[in-house]
Amino acid sequence: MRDAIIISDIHLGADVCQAKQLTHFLEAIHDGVIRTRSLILNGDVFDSIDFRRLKKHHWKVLSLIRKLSDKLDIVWLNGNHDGPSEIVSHLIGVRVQDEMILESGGRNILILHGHVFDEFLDTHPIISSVADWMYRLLQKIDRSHTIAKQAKRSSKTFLRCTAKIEASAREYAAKLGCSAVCCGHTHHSIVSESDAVAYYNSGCWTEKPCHYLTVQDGRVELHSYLAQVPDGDEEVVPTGEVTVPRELAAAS
Ligand SMILES: [Mn+2]
Repeated sequence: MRDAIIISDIHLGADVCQAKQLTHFLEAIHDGVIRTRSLILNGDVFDSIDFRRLKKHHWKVLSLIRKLSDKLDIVWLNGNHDGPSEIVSHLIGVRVQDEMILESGGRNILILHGHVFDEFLDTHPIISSVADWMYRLLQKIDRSHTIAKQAKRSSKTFLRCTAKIEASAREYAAKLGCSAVCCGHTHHSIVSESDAVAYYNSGCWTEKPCHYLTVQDGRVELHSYLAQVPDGDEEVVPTGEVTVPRELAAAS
């Protein structure tokens, strides 16, 4: 039994949202195939507060989260794309807050979305939204998401931004007496344990494979999830989770 599962950057309402993959994943938690005491939604569950953009499968995710909240503890941490907490909290029936400290195996782990460390977002709002739009367009054109991923990862601005968030998150976690910090926001899954404060990023659910973090006895692990879910409405073929090897996770 895991202490927590952390997922982030689902972006319900966006075309690239992997809602079917997530439905498969949440059903695995609901059915006890993947076991956890709590589920932490680490920001950007919604792409925007325009609920008209939510499709059938996006509503299914929301109703599954609501259903899961009867079985386990669910915390929703605010991201920069999420709407006002009162609405979110009311809609889904879960607790909404800015950050939290999870105690696991005698270790304090800070969890927050990470946009508060993103200065680029504040100083270059127009460039940020154009880049965001181009990235989504690339993802739409290339269904394998390879080009979009490469474009994002080779962008100097993006690399500077992820490094900045990682450094600031570590600094902030140390101040709060935590030995690990888990963020989202960059959509780039990372395991980095080379510092006194370990840094983890849970990636996103807008690119395949999707990623999530597990916390058990103070140990944080990155996993990828790729269910054989067809894009149409055919039968779902069950698959399992894949733990990303540490050496690979650090390099990705
Ligand atoms: Mn974000």
